[in-house]
Amino acid sequence: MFRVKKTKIPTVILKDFQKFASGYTKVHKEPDGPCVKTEIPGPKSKALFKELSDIQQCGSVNLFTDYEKSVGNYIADADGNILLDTYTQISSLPLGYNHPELLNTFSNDSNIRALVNRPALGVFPGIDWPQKLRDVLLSVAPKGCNQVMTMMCGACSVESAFKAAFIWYCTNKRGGKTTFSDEELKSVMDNKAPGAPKLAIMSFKAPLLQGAFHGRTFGALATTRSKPIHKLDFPSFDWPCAIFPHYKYPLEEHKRENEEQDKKSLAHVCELFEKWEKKGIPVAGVIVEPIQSEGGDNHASPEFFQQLQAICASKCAALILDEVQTGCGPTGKMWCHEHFNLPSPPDLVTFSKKMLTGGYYARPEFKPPQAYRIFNTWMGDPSKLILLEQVLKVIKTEKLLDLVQCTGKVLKCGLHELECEFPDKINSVRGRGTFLAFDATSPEMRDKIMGNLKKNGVLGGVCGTTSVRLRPALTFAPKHAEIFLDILKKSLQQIK
Ligand code: PSZ
Repeated sequence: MFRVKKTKIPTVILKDFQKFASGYTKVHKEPDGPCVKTEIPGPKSKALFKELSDIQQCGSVNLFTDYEKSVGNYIADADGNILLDTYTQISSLPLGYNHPELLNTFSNDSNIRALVNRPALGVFPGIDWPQKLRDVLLSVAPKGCNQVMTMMCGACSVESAFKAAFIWYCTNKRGGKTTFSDEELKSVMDNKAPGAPKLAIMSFKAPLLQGAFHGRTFGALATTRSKPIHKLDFPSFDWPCAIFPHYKYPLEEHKRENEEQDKKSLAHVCELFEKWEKKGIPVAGVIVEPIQSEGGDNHASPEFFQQLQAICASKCAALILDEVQTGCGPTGKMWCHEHFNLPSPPDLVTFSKKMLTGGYYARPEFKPPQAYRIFNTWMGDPSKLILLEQVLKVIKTEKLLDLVQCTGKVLKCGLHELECEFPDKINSVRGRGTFLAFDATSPEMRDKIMGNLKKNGVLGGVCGTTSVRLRPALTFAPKHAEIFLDILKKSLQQIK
């Protein structure tokens, strides 16, 4: 059977981190490990669930959280249980709970004013706003993307990126002309062409698996291909959906088959471009996650993304990378697409989650020629940028991207050992940095693993139909990884 050699973690990184790790633990007063006192959900959680369900549909609630008692990588629930959090609010908590640098953020007047006087950013930006955008968001912009728009959440970032792509596409079709015909101005008010043109955004599904997730607003939802329940009863667009590569693991042992998967997917992309052109609904853009996340942590190679970019360029369509879940460091680089060595910058890159504010970066040609076209009342929130500024500072000063790489190696190596020890229960360990996943051998097996993890003190996340995913904070250290691996092992052993 395939055995994985233990990955050697560069001692420089380990040493460097261990120094900082002890200081970090002191500041945070993180517990030494999880502590489960009641069944989960316990009596207090059950009462809260009942209270909330009288007011709203709350079947999605996972855990009533005590945000006062949660600290660092540990989440506390209403019943006083403390769990190691490997899911971090659906991957949206960059530094764990109650990080001191963030708690201190609003202790000065000017930051409190930013919190209290929430501006309509598109029309009344504060006098410090251009500088803030440059200092914070542009300081980590993907190379070549010098434009940035802020938005409220992931879905509206995606939605707005689609609009930027359509505006760019139509302006190009008009030969750069920035005025509209009378017919366009009239027809658009009836939602008809040519003002409201027939155009499409292509997205990806995965064969036999769930596919892309780009959000739940109407445009974004039309490209979301994960679960039917997200889409049922909502009118949608006739937009094409290409098959995403479906890799076998370990990658080194399935090179040829996986390359075939890339080819098949790219051929399908080309075919759909042609097909939709013929239908009279040309594809103006392609949206893709660098790692298809909700759909099951489905990966594709750097070559796949390079070729996808070339195809989009040849069809004069925009390539939109959705980094809402992969962005801000969890793969060991600020942006996951930095792993792909793309020959030119992506056209648009959406972000949210760990970035604390939604938004997108874009190449300069994606700046709309007219004002008010990508716009809403708040367009983000300056107070979120103030928090993000602190987050980015901590990432830099505490070398958190190095830490992610280092912890990722410990985790991946441990997961490989477990998949060798329990081949009847888990397989297909994959991922970059701490953005890792593995598959259970069936959905029922996954339920058992998740149940045992929780009982044993780990809050985990799932994706796809059989995958377990890791989405810890960027502060998740080797010592947390070891606790996680021990508990996972125990949880697997408990399944008879
Ligand atoms: O069930 C849900 O609504 C979930 S569970 C995880 C997400 C949403 N992720 C959000 C997401 C994403 O992962 C990617 C790649 N793109 C866009 C989104 C949408 O972000 P939000 O949820 O902020 O609208």
